[in-house]
Amino acid sequence: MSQNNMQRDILITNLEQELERIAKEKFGKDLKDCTNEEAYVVLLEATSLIMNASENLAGEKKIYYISMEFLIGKLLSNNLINLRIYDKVNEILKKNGKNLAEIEECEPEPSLGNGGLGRLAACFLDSIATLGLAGEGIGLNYHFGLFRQVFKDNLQTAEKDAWIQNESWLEKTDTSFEVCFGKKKVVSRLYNMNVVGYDTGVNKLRLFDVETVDESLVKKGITFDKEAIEKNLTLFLYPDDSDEAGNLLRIYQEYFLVSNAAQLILREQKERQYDLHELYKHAVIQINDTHPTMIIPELIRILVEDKAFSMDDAIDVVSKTCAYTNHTILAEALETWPLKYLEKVVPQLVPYIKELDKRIRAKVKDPKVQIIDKDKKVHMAFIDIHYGFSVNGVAAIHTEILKNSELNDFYKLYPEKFNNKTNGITFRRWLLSCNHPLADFISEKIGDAYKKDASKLEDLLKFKDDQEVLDKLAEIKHQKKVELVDYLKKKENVEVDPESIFDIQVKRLHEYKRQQMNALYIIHKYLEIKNGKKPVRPLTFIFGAKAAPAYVIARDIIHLLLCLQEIINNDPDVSPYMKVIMVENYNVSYAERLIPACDVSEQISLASKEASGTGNMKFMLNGAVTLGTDDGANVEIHNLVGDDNIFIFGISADEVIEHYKKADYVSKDYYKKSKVIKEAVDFITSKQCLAVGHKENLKRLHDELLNKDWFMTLIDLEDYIREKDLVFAEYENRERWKKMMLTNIAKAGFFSSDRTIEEYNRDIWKLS
Ligand code: 26V
Repeated sequence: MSQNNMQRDILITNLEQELERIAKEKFGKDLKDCTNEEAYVVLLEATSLIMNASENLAGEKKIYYISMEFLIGKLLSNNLINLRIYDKVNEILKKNGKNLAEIEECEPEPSLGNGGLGRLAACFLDSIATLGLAGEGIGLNYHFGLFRQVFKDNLQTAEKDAWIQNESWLEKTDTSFEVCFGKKKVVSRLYNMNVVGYDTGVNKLRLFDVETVDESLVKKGITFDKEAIEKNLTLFLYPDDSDEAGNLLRIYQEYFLVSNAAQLILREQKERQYDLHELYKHAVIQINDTHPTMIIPELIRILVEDKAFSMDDAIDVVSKTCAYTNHTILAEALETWPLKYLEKVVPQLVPYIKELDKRIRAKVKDPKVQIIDKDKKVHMAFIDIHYGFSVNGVAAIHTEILKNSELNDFYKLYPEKFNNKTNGITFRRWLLSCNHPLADFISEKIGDAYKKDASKLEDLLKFKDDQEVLDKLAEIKHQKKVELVDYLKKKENVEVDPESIFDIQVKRLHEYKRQQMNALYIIHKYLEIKNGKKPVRPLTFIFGAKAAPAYVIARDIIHLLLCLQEIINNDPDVSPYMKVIMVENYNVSYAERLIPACDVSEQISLASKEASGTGNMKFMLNGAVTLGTDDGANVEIHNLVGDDNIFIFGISADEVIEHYKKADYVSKDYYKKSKVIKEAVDFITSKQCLAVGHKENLKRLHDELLNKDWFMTLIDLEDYIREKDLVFAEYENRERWKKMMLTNIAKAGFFSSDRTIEEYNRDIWKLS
C-alpha cells in the first residue's frame, strides 16, 4: 500500500477503538448499546475519517466529469468494500451484537439521477478512483432526488424524497461562487463527497448548492413555485419539463452547474500556476449528454472577458479540452432550447452562442448542422460536436447508428472525432456488495484477482463441466431468491414461491423499452392458464419502473401493470401458477436486491432505440440469462456468450430504421392478422380490467397500441411470446441452464466500468 495511505492504515488498525470512541463521543454509550440508527452514524463518521486520511489522487492532468446526475445510491457498504474493511467492520459489529445489513437499512438513498445516465456517472467515478486517476465529478446537490413513487388506486403518485440528514456523506466547504443570470445574482456553496477507489486513494464528487434554497416551497407531492429561482434552483432533480416555467428552471440549473464548474476548474488552474493557453494539457472535461453543454460557451466567455484571450484562442483551447458523450438517439430527448429562453436566463452567453453558430455557417452550408436553426432553436448537441474534440456513443451498435444515420452529417464533417465507448458497471457495487455469496464463491474458485482485473472472470469457464461448481451457482441463486421473497413479503405484502422462475424487467418506464410488450405476454399467459394450459413451473413476473410525471402513456402502462397484478394475484385459478409484482419506488437499493435473484433478464427494447443499457450487464454478472432484442449492449453480450447462452428475438435495428424511413408500420395490421395479439390487446379494455382500473387510462393505452404504437410493440409480439415460452421450457433443462449461468458470469468481465474508463483514458482523456 502506498506511503500516502499510512494515516489511513493507522486508523484501520485501531478501528475497533475508533468506533467505540465515536460512539462515546456522539451518543455517550458503548457501540453495543447503540441503536442501528446510531451505529450507522458511528460508521459514517469512522469511514469519513478514514477516507479523509487517505491519499488524494493527483496528477498533471485531471478529468472533470460534468453531469446533471450522479445516481450514487447508498454509500456505506461500498465505501467499506473499497477501503477493504468490510469484513473487519462486520466482525466488530457482530461482536457487539449488531448486523451490518440491518444498519445499512438506516442509510437514506441519494436518488440524484433518473436512471442509466446518472448511474453510469456514479460507476465511472468509482472506476476513475480505482484506476488511480485524478478526477472529479461535478454536479448539483438536489435537496430532493428523483420523486418517491407511491401507488394509490393502481396509479403512480409522486412524493418528494428528502435524503439529506444532519449526518451525511456531504462535507460543506468554504468554496462559494457568484453565478449571474443576466442581472440576477445567486451565490453557490460547494459540498464535497469522497469517492474512494478500490484499494487506492480518494477523489471528490463536487456538488453545488444554493444556500437560499427553501424546502418549504414544496406544497403537495412534488409541486412548487417554479419562478423563485434563488429558492428553488437546487430543490429538485429534473423539474417537470412539460411547461415553459419547467424548461426555464432546467436551463437555470444547467447554467448554474456549468458556471460553478468553470469557476472551479479555472481557480484550480490558477492555484497550480498553469498557463490557461494550455488548459487542455491539465484538464479534460467530459460532457455527460447535452445537459452541461453550456460549459463550452461559458469557458469561452470567461477566457475572452476576464482573461484577455482572443476569440480564436479561447475557442481553440476550449475545443481541445471538451469531449461529449451521447446517450440517446431519441430525437425528443436531444435538447434544443429556444433562443429566447436562453436570452431570458443567460443573456451573457447568447452572443457567444451566436458567434459559434456564425463560424459554422461561414464554413458549412448544410442547414442540418447549424447550431441555431431557422426556428431560432439552439441545438445543444451540435455545439458539443462542432466545438468538442471527441464524440462518443455508449455501445458499438449505438455509435454505428450515430455515425451512419442520426449524426451522419456530422460524421462526414469530423470522422476523426467519433468513437465508441461501450458502457460498463462497477463490479464493487454490482457483485461484491450486492451478492456476497457469489463474490466469495468466485474468489474461492479463481482467487481474488478478478476484483482488480475483471477479465479474469473467464477463468470460471474451466468449471463449466464441474457439477459441484454448477450446483453451487444454482444454490447461491436460490439463496438470493429466498432473500428476495422475504423482502417482497415485508415490502409489498406478496407471497412468492422461490421455486418459481423469476423473470424481471426493471428500468425507467418508457414506450421504447416496451414494458407494455411484457404486459401483453402476461395477459396471454393468464388467458392460457384460464383455458387450462398450465406452465410446468410457476412464473413470477417482477417489474420496477418510475414514469416521468408528465409522461401520460408511461403512467398508463404502470396502471395496466398494477391492474394485472390485482387481477392475477387474486385469481385462485391462476395465482398458484403465476404472479405479477410491480415493486413500489424502484431505486438503486431495490436493484441491489432484485438483480442477484433474477433468472431471466428482460432487455426487450425496440432494436436501435436503447443506446446501451447497463441493467443488462448487472443481471448477466449475477448469473441471469438475457431475453432480449439485438439492441444496445445486448449485441455485445450476444457476441460474447454466443447464441447458446442468450435468447434473442425481434426485428433488427436495420429493419426498424427502414420502417421509420418508409413510414410503413401499421400496428392495426398486426392486430387484425393475429388472434393471439388481438386477444391480448383487447384484454386491456375488458370488463375484468375495467373492474379494477380506470377507463380513461386503459382506453388511452389501448388506442395508442392500435393506432400509433410508435415503438412497434405488435411487430415483435408473436416472436417474443415464442421466444419467452422457449426460455421457460429451457429453464427445466436445469443442467444446461446452470451452464448458461456460469457462461454469463464468466463473460461479464468485459462490462466492468474499469475497462470502459481505461478506454476513455487511452483514447480521449490521456491522463498519465
Ligand atoms: C430522456 C428523455 C427525456 C424526454 C422524453 C424522452 C426521453 C427519453 C430518453 C431520455 C434518456 C436520456 C439519456 C439517457 O438516460 N440515456 C441512457 O443512458 C444510459 C447510459 O449511457 C444508457 O445505458 C441507456 O441506454 C440510455 O437510455
